[in-house]
Amino acid sequence: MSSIQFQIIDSTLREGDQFALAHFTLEQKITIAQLLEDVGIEYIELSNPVSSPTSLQVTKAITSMVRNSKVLAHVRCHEKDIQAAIAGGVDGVQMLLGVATHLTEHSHGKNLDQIILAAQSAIHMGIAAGLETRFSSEDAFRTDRSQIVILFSALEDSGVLRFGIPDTTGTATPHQVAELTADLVSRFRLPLEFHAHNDAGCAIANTLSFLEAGGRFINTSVLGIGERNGITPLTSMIGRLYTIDRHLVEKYQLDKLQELDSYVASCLGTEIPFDLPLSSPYAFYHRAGIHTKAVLSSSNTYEIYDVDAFRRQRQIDFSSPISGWHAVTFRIHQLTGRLIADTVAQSIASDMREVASSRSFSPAEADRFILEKAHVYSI
Ligand code: HCA
Ligand code: CU
Repeated sequence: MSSIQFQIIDSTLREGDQFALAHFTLEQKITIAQLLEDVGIEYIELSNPVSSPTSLQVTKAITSMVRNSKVLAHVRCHEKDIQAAIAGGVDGVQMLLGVATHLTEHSHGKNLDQIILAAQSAIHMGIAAGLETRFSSEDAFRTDRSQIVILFSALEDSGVLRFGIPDTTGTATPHQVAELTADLVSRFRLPLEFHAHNDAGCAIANTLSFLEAGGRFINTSVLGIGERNGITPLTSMIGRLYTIDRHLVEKYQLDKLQELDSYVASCLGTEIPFDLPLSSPYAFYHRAGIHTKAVLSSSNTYEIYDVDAFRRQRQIDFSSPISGWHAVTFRIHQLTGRLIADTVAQSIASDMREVASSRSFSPAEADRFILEKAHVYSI
């Protein structure tokens, strides 16, 4: 049994709203929140309620609808942001301010003492209003470690519930994440939260490193959408943990993830990306004859997820120049309920490979081709 313990803070409705193709309507946001709640995601993070003319209305609509997940507002350490979050009826606030030199110089312009004062007074406000309050040090992996330690030390007894260490630019390596996490876990008693951008393709690996090093709260978004090329994708991350120990994710409704992914993709007007682990439409697609034979005999030969647990469909390609006859047997059985003789399947597969070498088949054409051949060879 793994020692990992974690909760998910999904940020599709905050970080995800910053994605280039995201133009979610209020109804779509409500549906996304509902689907996240159905999956059993512990926290749903929303955009700052003062960030747009409609964001307070969105916050109110979602907090009045969501029952089982906690709803959080992402806010600056500003009084008006926290007031709006309170008015929006959220369970908690996700406060953010960075001490990295490039931020103190080019973003908010505050020095460390001013940052500590602003954070303390914002945290007090959140706590006084009964909100679950988190404080995050922006761009933690490009920040001088000593500054983070001074900042977190000054805030540790303020009543804040956890500290965030986002990899804002996706530059961290799994090793660096493990090292910083372990160091902060040993220094502070508060749990840590991690937010991994995917600029260097390490978001999932970094999030796993964080958990293995003792971190507790992780950020995700559906399909990984967010600024630039996004953050840790929800389904893929759940899949990553499932492959380590499926008990880690049994608290979630795994069979509802596909619906959530598809819904968000349809809102964005895109396909689910073909290379997204587990979410990909092709995650259970097998082509080469050697693979299809083995996977049909025992699925774990080439699959690390349980196709039924995630309510997905295994696809066996029987219409490519490299497909094998087991795939033909399987498909004809799927289509007709009949089991054909091996010799018949071998002849059909050979005909299929011959034709498929010079042109591709649509799925419907391929089905027709093997059914016709099965008919001919069986008479
Ligand atoms: C942002 C930055 C953020 C915040 C993460 C956090 C990041 O868009 O405001 O609150 O922990 O990547 O640093 O998304
Ligand atoms: Cu981010």
